Amino acid sequence: MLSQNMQSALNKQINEELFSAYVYLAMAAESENIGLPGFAHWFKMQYQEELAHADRFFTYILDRNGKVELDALAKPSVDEETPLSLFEKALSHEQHITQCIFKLKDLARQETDHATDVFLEWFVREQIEEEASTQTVIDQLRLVEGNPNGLYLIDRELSGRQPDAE
Ligand code: OFO
Repeated sequence: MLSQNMQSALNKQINEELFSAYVYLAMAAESENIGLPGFAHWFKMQYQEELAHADRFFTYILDRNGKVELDALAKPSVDEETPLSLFEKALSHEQHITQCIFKLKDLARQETDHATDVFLEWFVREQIEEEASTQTVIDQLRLVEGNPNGLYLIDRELSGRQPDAE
């Protein structure tokens, strides 16, 4: 059985994950507007991953006989971006999510809630991967800065992103 405190923290994380999805959806739209369909595809895939993350928390709360409470979503602040600023924002967003996961893990340990502690392991590993893949694109964008051919090639590469194997 989840404590009230843990239940509310997990519900808050559903909102964080859905907000992440919303951020990436806004980034996909912005990429299309800039004329970068490969970027748009990459962000759309990320949007779908975030929906799946929210669903993991949703299912977990219900599996533990808890109550799901859905809150309102904030408006994503994505506007007038450059290819680099999109990925820099994505990285700083992921760093924020990593901190949220670590706080949840701290709470699970404080409460000796072993089930939640184990459940969160998947997210700890996922955050390492998400920060790394976002940082890789930032590094590539910095390398080709001011070179439209380089940007074109990165866009082509991003268009090939496949769904992650779970
Ligand atoms: Fe981007 O990992 Fe969930 O939020």
